[in-house]
Amino acid sequence: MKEKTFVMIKPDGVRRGLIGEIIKRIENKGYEIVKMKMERVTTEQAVYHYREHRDKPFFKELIDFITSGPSVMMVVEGDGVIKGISDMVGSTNPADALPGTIRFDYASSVTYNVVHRSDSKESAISEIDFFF
Ligand code: FUP
Repeated sequence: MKEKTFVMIKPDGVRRGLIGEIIKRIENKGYEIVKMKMERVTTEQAVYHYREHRDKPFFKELIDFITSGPSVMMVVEGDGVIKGISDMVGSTNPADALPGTIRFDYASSVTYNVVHRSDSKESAISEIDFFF
């Protein structure tokens, strides 16, 4: 079934010149990028987006990082794209990510992990609505 997910190439991915590499993986898989923009996430947006982590010790570092430069935001469409992109991105902690996933191949730490993707149908709908 066709569905949509939200994907963001985070500031570390943009700074390291990985936009093309990540878009290539998404397109090679056959998914369609139906919306895309490059924009710096504001502090207000970041605090809302990561609200479930607001009491965690890493929250400030996470907000500082995600607002540190422009990100590339996309809406990606395809059959089973929410799970498909999650599998392609890999585990949050790159130490646990499988070889061939974006985070195994490129993430330098659990915070600097290159890409955000929606983790469920509900978060895909709300993140697309929030960022587009
Ligand atoms: P994910 O859905 O894979 O992006 O991961 P989570 O929603 O669990 O975490 C959100 C962000 O918090 C991740 F991008 C990484 C960051 N994080 C840290 O910076 N430190 C931690 O110890 C755990 C998560």
